[in-house]
Amino acid sequence: MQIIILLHKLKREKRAVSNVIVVVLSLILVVIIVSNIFLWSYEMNQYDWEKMRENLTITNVYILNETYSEWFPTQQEYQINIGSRQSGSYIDTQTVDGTWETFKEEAKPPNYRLDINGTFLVDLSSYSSIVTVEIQIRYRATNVFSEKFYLKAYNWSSGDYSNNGFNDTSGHTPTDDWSYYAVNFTDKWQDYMQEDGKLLIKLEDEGFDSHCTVVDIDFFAVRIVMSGIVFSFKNKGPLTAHVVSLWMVDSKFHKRYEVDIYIGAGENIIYVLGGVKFPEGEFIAKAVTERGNIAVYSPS
Ligand SMILES: [Ca+2]
Ligand SMILES: [Ca+2]
Repeated sequence: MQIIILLHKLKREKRAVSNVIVVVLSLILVVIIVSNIFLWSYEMNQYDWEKMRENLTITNVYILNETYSEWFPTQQEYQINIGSRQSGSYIDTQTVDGTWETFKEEAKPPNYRLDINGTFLVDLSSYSSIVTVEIQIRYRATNVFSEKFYLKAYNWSSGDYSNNGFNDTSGHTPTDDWSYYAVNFTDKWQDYMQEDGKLLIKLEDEGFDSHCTVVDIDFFAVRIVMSGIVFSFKNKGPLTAHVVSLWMVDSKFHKRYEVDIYIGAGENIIYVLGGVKFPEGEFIAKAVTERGNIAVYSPS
């Protein structure tokens, strides 16, 4: 009798223990499932919240046929191949102001000659969509109308100074008052600029004359000419917006451009999309953010 009672008791306790185990395991399972659902919905809510709070607008889109970089003057003294320096220094040629550097022709039988060249370094890191590179000089000379002066650049592919492919190869006649002489490399600019932005540019006289000309240079520099489609963005939201693609849509084409533009909260930025086909007539521009929002602009 006692043995039977003991067996019953043992059985009961065993069942109780296994019940406890089942309950505990179930509880753990429930906790895992609930916490996962909670985390997942929290993440979803966070994502939705961010997507909803994003507030990016395109305030303007326009075509820029021609825009310019800053000027890059030389940062070192000119090399004089023929002639001499009379006064001033290269620093006087860095800005249009009341200071200049003076060079004088040297007798090179049977003519007076001048031949100087400068090294110019363009900072390419900030610029894209290059159309061409322009050289500009502001100078004056004595014995005006006796001869022309020429701007040439070192052609890295042919290995000599030339003006092949320049928009103007006819030279320039200086006057005794300041005047500008500007040329550009057209689409041949890559022949004249090294990949690091280095250019060697020469100013030389025409050659055949008997006057000893004195030349004052007030300004001598190069700049980049660019083109593209300009997007003005305004981020009115509290979060940084990351634009991952831009769309240009007109009656003839529907084109997507991959970009990587970050616009901080409250920031306005201008972005130049270069190397693209300009829309014809009416168009719609769109910007798609990483969070999946789309800003649309149509000029009207
Ligand atoms: Ca001469
Ligand atoms: Ca100057």
